[in-house]
Amino acid sequence: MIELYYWPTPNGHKVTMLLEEVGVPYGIKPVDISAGDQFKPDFLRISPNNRMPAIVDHAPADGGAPIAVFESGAILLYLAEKTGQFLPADLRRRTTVLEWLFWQIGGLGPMAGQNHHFAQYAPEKIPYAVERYVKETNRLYGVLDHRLEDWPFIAGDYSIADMAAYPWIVPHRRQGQNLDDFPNVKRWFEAIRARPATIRAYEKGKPWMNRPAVTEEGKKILFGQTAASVGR
Ligand SMILES: N[C@@H](CCC(=O)N[C@@H](CS)C(=O)NCC(=O)O)C(=O)O
Repeated sequence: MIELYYWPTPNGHKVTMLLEEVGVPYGIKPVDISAGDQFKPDFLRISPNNRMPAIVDHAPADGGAPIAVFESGAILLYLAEKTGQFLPADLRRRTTVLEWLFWQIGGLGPMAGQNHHFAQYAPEKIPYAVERYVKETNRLYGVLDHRLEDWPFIAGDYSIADMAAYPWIVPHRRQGQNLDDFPNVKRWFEAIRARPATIRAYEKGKPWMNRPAVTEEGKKILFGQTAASVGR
């Protein structure tokens, strides 16, 4: 049984997409990031960066004590290795999956995240910041479109690299992007959206999606954090 610490945001959806694909039993522990659940001591022991998603695997492959994993890329990698799915064993294909997984973790995710922040959440609209991140998101969509010219999925077969990127393309409109400008991304996006596991994964988030992932109250918790927030 996998315990999944989750909230229905792009980083949360990545993990439910993989768990639904592989069919490993899991239970969701909601982490309401607008209510400050990410600062609860029990959660910080699992995820010291006060971010979800995180998992606890109660039946690790070595038969030992439960293993906790934070950071969505590390979680995808851990679960792909545990199940032997969506990460090829072949050296070259595996390296490609990892390159694009890290591309999402270090590029698409943070840049689109800043795009969301300055375009939607910042109390004042700073045109330079909005334009900077809309443009950088646009560049990254261009990189992905180019990659998908010759491949059905990012690394050939459907893999954890696609599951990492897809949830960050879902909000393309609010990122100021038009999928018609990126025909290969559009084709890839539609193919992933239609997968039964993707549909099930997004359904999982529904019980908590009756209000914005970031509420007005939540902004105070989310956007003023310092070392003091984690007790330093
Ligand atoms: N690099 C992290 C990012 C995770 C992340 O930013 N999670 C956000 C929600 S999408 C969160 O938990 N925010 C809580 C907070 O900022 O305190 C990952 O990929 O897991």
